[in-house]
Amino acid sequence: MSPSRSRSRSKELYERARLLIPGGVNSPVRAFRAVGIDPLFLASGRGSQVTDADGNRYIDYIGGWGPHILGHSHPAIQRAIREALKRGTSFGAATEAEIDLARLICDAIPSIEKVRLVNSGTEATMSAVRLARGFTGRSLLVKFIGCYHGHVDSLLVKAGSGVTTFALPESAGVPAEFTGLTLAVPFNNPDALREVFSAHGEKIAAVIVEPVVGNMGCVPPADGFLETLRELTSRAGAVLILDEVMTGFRLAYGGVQGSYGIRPDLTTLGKIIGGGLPVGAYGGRAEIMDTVAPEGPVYQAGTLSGNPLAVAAGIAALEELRRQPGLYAELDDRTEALGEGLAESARKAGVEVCVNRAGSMFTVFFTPGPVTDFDTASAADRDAFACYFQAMLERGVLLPPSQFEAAFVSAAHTDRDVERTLRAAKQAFKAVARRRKAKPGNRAG
Ligand code: KE4
Repeated sequence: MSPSRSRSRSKELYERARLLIPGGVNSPVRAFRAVGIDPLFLASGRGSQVTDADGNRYIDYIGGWGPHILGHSHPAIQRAIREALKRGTSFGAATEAEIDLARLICDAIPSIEKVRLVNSGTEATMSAVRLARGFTGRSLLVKFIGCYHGHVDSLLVKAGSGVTTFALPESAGVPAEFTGLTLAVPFNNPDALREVFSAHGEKIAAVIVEPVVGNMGCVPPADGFLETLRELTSRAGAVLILDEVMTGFRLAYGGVQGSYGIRPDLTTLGKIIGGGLPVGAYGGRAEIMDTVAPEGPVYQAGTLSGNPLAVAAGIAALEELRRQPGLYAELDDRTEALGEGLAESARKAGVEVCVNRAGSMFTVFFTPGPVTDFDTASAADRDAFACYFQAMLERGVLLPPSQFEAAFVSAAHTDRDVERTLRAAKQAFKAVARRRKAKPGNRAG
């Protein structure tokens, strides 16, 4: 086994950060709490690799949580940012480049006839929900248990006692009144969906869903599920919002909606469309989008929306993806090979896992599976995942630090990266097996 990597600089930075920043991080998952070690502080990234503050290099599968489908520090994106920077950073006025990014998005996703740029995925989903309520004049919202749409009050909910009972706050600071208009139903459960619509249909303003879930770990939709959702929302006059913040331009050039033949009313985007800089977007049917201020009565605004540097990075990213149509098939093939290799390696070590994959997103669940919703995902052994994560980290592979996240393969990942990852995984699964022998009862599920 490779000598243990020093992480003393990360530790020193973490101690300093905690004095000034809650948990020492600017987003909770970065604290590595779910994997039982202090967080890494990263210093740089290039291609498929990142380097931490101690100079340790890793094959990176966090990918910035999705934006870096082309790999870190892509030359075309860096060049675009440098060129835009020469002209200033932001003006608080419209710029031509915002039209160019809007054009790229609308050309790539036919259901988006008009689009508004914002600064994050959360802003996109928050705005899309407000817009759906303003357009329909209705109040109720339906989301799926285990799906995450950013830290929007009305979406930070956990299921009520039954599928037709209203959701409960999942975070402190969210009053019950705010979640009393949200219904949370199990993903991939068409019967529960039908029950909600038969009980509340004409009062439902919108349903929001990750068409391929990344936020309970990777969970694709069951055959026919999205079609049922489209049929029920159309019949009830409810707005269907596909949250493609993660899947947008990740699984195909455009939305994953095209692959499933679903035409939503609104789509939310983020991550890849900013090329690693802060960009979110929401868009869809023109008659709905024309309800947004200043065109209509639904208010939404943002000082840095359409920021020239972020827009330049997003344009460069999408133009690079459009220039390489074969890239998605290559990503599929490489991620399939990786997923199959991981499953085989776990089997040989006697560790039961379920590997879910969609395009270049994947998750190794430490449970036999199948994993089709939040309940089956929650059966996964978190302790085993933490052991696997740490063993992979020691061997130069950085995974998302949570069992309930998707890992991402980029166009910069090579076959050699896959080989090295599988070599590390062989030892990591053995470490999990040894840990289980040592602590047989320890299967936190
Ligand atoms: P942001 O506000 O973090 O840009 O986007 C929120 C969001 C909305 N919709 C989907 C489908 C998302 O995946 C996200 C954010 N994704 C997480 C990763 N699971 C961001 C990582 C983090 O919270 O630090």
